[in-house]
Amino acid sequence: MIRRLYSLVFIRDILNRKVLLGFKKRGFGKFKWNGLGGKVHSDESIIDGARREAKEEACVELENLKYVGYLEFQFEYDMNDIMATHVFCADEYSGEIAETEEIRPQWFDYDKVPFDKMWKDDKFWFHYILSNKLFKGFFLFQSDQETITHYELNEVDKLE
Ligand code: 6U4
Repeated sequence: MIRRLYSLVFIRDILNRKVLLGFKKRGFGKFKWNGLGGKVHSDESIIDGARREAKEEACVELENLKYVGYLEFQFEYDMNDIMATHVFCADEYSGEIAETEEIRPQWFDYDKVPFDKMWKDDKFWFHYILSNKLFKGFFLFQSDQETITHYELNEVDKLE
């Protein structure tokens, strides 16, 4: 089994109860709204990978990232591969949020998160993002990338 490392970052505006999502214009998860993030490179830490992706995808610089969740995604078309996704939140940023070739960023009210246009697992764990809880999960998808065959999800006290 190969576990490939990925980052996934949600920027929150706590005061106004908004979360920043990015509309993916190309590649894996194309035409879905999601956090910022992507593959962690072999020469960087996971948190540095998260910072790099936020900058590359939406032009924002993040200092204080909080590690909030660990999710494993597996797809039936390749059962040897697991996307080991480390989820972070950031409550401040610098720079001006901007659209890039890969991502169109947009703020969403906490109660208007577009779950019908996101990965199907997101509606299971997104409340943890909005309520500051730590979580761990596993989701197995059919090859269509739309149907969840099996999942496990838990709130946890700490993440290693
Ligand atoms: P390229 O296009 O090779 O530069 P890169 O931006 O490095 O890609 P990408 O976009 O393939 O990586 O990373 C996938 C992103 O999608 C990661 O942030 C993890 C996230 N992701 C994958 N499956 C997901 C799922 N089921 N639910 C979810 N996020 C998922 O919420």
